[in-house]
Amino acid sequence: MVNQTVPPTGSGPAVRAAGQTAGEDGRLWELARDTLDGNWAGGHTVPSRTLYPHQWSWDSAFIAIGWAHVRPERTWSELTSLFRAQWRDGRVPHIVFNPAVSGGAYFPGPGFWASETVEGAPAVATSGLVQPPVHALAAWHAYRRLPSEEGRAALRRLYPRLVAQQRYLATCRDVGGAGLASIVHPWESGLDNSPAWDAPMSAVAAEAAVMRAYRRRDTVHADPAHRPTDLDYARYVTIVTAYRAGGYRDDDLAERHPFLVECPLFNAAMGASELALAGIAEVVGADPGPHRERAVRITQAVVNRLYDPDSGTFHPRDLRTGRLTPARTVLGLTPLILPGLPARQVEAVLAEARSARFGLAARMERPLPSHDRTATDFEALRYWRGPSWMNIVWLIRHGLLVHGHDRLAAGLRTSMIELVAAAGCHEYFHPDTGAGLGSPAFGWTAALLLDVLAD
Ligand code: 2M8
Repeated sequence: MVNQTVPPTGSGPAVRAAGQTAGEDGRLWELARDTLDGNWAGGHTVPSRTLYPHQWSWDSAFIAIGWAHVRPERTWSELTSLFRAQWRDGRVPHIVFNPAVSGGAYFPGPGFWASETVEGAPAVATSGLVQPPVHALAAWHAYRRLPSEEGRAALRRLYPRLVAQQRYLATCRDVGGAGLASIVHPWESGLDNSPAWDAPMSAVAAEAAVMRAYRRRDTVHADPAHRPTDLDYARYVTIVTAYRAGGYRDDDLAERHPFLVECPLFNAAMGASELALAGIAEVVGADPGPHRERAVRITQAVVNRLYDPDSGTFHPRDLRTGRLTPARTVLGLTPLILPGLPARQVEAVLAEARSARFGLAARMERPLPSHDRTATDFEALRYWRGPSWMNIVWLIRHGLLVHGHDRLAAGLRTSMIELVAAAGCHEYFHPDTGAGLGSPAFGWTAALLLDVLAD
């Protein structure tokens, strides 16, 4: 294999402002590349060798962006291997199980999901859920970083699959009938344990004792105090069991499914991916028009359904109650990735982001948290309930750039670089001290660091 690593040619202004040197940039570049290399499993990259030993859907999208900077051919292997596991209905499973890894290495493993019993599932074992559709966005971003004939050929192969992914979400998952996709499990949000899900999760009837029948693996590798509780897991298992019992079908979900939510990030990703598909369509000789139209409609629906003028931010809508969930989490800021977001909402979200709740600034005093740091249920150590995550920071930085807020975007870039410089490529970071938390040597942290270093 030819080593195609190209170190960044110079440190950007934000890096210099942080007092770092081009040498420090080079060290971080190598750390990130080596982390990705260490997680490469031949054809795809694991998020973490310990906690997450299979292929995860949105992790692979972010990781594909990082590979574009160091081993571009792996960008396309990463996405191709994921989409090879796409179901016939278009869904892209949130986990693709590696048959070479023991079934007991992760809970819930392939035996729990039983995808092989479902008509239309692929030959390889997968979960039956999805994750935020950031894949077209990632494919387009990676391609524009390094346009090549190999990239064009990969886009031609991926385009119909990306379109099918979006079509599945826009049709089968439009449970609310307003043009937004519903998630059927907190795991589909990617922010599994966010306080955003506390209200809808509390309505899921389950007892912690459900977990006596299972063996959690996450608490073997991570501090149990940082992970979801057994009661959370009992509810996670209960929701999957209900979905699995219906063969993972999506008809009549409103009548029978215990968790149905329209998430701002998930739907903003779906809208931004339509715009990315418009770009990809132009490259592969397809019609970009319908993608642009869909992006406009999704943006309008996100504003109409998920923006709360009283709080001045976006919230998930719980379809079981019809109400917006009350927590002010970082999910509320993510519609910034929609270029067509009206100026009024952009201003409101910026005010929310700059408030003491999130502390966004051109010079960040602390990392961007995943939850309102002034809230009573803010937890600095428990995953998705406070800590800072690189993929979310990357998305919000991307949104700030989309809307021309370059100085604030530079603040996030510096913050990302400083976090890894001090703590390494951890899964997430303490929102006050920046200490590394969760799994060390984490895939998307390394990948997205490469992307911001390359700017
Ligand atoms: C976390 O989720 C998995 C379940 O999918 C878990 O906790 O076991 C989340 O952080 C999710 O966003 C991420 O994709 C996954 C793998 O990194 O881990």
